[in-house]
Amino acid sequence: MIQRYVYGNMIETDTIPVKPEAGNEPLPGFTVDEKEHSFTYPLGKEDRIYGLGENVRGINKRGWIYQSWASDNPDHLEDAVSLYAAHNFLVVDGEERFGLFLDYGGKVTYDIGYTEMNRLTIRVNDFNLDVYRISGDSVLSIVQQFREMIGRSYIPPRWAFGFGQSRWGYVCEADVRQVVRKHRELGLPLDSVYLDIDYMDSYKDFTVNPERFPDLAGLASEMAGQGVHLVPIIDAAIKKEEGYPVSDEGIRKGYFCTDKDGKPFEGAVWPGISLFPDVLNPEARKWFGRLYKVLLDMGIEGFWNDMNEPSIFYTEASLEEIRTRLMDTVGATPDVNTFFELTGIIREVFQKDEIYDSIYHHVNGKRIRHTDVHNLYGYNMTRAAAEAFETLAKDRRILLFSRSSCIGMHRFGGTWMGDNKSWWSHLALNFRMLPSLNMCGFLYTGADLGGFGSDVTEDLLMRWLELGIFTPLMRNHSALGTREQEVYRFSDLDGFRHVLRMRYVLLPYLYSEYMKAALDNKMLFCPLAFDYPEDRRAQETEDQLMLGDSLMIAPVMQQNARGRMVYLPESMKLFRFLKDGKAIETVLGPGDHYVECELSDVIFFLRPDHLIPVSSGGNCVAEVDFDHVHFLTYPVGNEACYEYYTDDGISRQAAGTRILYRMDEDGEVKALPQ
Ligand code: MIG
Repeated sequence: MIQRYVYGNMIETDTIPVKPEAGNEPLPGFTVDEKEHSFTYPLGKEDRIYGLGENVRGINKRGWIYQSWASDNPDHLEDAVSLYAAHNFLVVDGEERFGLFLDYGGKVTYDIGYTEMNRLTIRVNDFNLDVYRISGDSVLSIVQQFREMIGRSYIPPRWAFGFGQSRWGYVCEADVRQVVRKHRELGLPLDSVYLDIDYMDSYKDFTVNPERFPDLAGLASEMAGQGVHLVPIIDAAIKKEEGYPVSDEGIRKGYFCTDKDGKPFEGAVWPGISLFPDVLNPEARKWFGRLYKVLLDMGIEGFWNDMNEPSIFYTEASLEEIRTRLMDTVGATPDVNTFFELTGIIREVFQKDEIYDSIYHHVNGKRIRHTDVHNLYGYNMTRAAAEAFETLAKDRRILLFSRSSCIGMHRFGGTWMGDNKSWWSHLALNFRMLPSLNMCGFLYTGADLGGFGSDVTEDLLMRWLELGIFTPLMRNHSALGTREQEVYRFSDLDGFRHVLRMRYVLLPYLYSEYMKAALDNKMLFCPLAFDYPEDRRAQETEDQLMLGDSLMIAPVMQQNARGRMVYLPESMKLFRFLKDGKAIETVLGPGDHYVECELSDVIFFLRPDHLIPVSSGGNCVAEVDFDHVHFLTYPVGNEACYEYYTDDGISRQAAGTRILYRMDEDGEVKALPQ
């Protein structure tokens, strides 16, 4: 059951395709304070709070304060309150059980037992919003109803489930060729190579550097011949430059965001002083989306949208403020306070909210303050591209994912988890983000495997890939200046090859489960608490996840560990795949187990009377045989079925077939006639 509550007059977000009628009753359980712009709910001792998408801390979000305010925050520390996304959906699970969604584009604060341990306070910047309360008899049913309401999640082409190699710093065609050559020579599977801002001409979107990438179309087709897709980045900001058609045309047509005087707003990002496409304006959105055509025409079939919080390094005014404040310290008697003030000035001014206060959008004849719709920017940039692809690439799916997002964007693209670091704690953090993102509709997601910032170690990369083989987006990405982290830079090539190959072995299951999750509005990664709601230990387990119908994953996320403790809520079969080709199957009873997992081992768990369709692998997705699968099984004496979804992996309709495989009491598996 979904109930809608209206407060004031919201600015349309286009998040919910068909809105339910609003009632007049008060929001049950909450104290609503219109003056304080707040909603307060007393938390029971046992209440758990799930959701809020991409955020720091646990799967159970209780005990911290979070803010929906899309931020280019490269420090994903435990005390961060916002990252790139703003996902306003949570579920309270305890004495009462319900979901809450705030349809709102401005800043929201969720004080979840921070100020007072037993109080949830949600505060919005401006009291014009719709709130949806969803009730149901399980968390899963609440999530499913919510997902049905917000519309079907994005479906990428099947090749986007292959392994992708990326780095900020592939600066020329030769760098790309080297990655592909190394992978192919060494038998390391690969489906895509990502192009970071280095491919552009002076960081200008929709241009290609003529010296370093003289023939991108040629390179794309050469790579296609090797089963590899090139995936270029697109940044939100457009370099302001006379003679650059995107800048000129956008100014002429009024397609950029404006400042308080109505002139195009200027802020600096990678290209220097830049303009910001007013993607909330339907006409400008259409225009911006069509610009991707120039790359589609070169044979490009995938994009990642970056810097679309939007990230703004500085403006003329903020630079001036820094200068003046620095000047003010000249001549002052130097003391410790001046020193700390000096070191703080730049940090305070960088990306501060005041910059956003000075930006305006123009939507259907109305002028809108950016601050009131800030969280919708990345969503609409990605929507611009996706809507354009509906006509530019009518017959096929295009890979598209974005750094910033809010709910609604899940229909148009996926999201990656942004600038994590090569830290063990971030491996665990990114793991915990998976179910929260799924709740908010984001199924196509993954982290920068190996970590983006700071230097990776071989064991961290291996362990991260052992998680990455399960995440829909499986991409190794790292920052300029960090240690090179392509798998072939390290010594245990057999180990890396084995781990990457396991991804392709598991693909029939992973793709089938992804598609069913998208088409049926279901979770792909599920906390144990959702599947075993009565089990106290399951409720507290945050380092294991259910993946689809049959699987549980429990990757090793601790350095120097050769195994880990795993909690089984029911009996399961442990599969342990070794790099020498051996596969060990062990049936384990419910409870705690120490499970061995050497550095390059791939482990996972299969539920009783469940099946996992697998292939014999391939060097790229196109080589995987999705039509002749075999099964990993754990029969315990009952008849069991697996619904296997398969399609051509590329058409938009995603009208595939669902084949029912039945396992009899003895573990024999047969397809049922359709
Ligand atoms: O300010 O394009 O999150 O993946 O490599 C950094 C360079 C800009 C941030 C993205 C990252 C990308 C990087 N970008």
